[in-house]
Amino acid sequence: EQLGRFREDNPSPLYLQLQQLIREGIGSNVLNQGDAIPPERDLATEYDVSRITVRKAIGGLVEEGLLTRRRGAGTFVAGRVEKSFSKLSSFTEDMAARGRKASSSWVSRAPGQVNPEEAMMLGLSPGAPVLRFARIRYADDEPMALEFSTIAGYCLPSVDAVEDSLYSALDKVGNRPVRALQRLRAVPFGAEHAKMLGVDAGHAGLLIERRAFLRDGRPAEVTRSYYRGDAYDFVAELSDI
Ligand code: 16G
Repeated sequence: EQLGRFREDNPSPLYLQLQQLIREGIGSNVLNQGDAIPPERDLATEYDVSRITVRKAIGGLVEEGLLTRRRGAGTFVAGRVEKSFSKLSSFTEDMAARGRKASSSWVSRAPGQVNPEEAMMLGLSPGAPVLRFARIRYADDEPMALEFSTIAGYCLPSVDAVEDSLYSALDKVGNRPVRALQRLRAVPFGAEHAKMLGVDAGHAGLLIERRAFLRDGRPAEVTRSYYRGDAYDFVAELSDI
């Protein structure tokens, strides 16, 4: 099987189109975890584009974590899910970028009042209204993470505003966060969480706590995400310019 072809009269830049074909290839299992991406010059010949275009396409997917480079060996479809630690993205977007379908099952969702800990973390006044969401997140039906989110009440009209993606619901009402602080910690899964994720108790997990803020600086979310340690790599590009 082969990667798809460029669609005629597609106006978007060629490197983006090539990225899309590679994403589709991964999504449809033409390319699988660990598979090598054809060499730059082969792709350039096959798609009749410059090597610069190919390099740009592949470089972008490496940065996203969908592909990974191994020195001297080539470029491969990343095994575990690699997630950028510098991009403010949602679970749904992270999965879509990998050609995987995100879904959730609800554990609970309810309006409430901020508790003292959340109030501290978000800088909300005592008693401020919030919405709470707990859910299991799946990639193509494989459980990946547990998420417990508390959203400031002024961000969403009600808990029912969220169908599958919290960030798309926030976006719809103009309240998508633009800035966040994250903290990461290793945690062994307790029996209850392990069961929800289909792993053994004591399995290695990554707890990521995100505090996210709106453009005007008001707090929007505090979310605790428990990711399966065997399924995720968090990657960050560091610079010292
Ligand atoms: C990610 C975020 C989480 C956010 C969620 C929204 C991390 C560590 N956490 O899981 O804070 O609430 O995405 O995803 O990345 P959604 O729009 O798919 O519901």
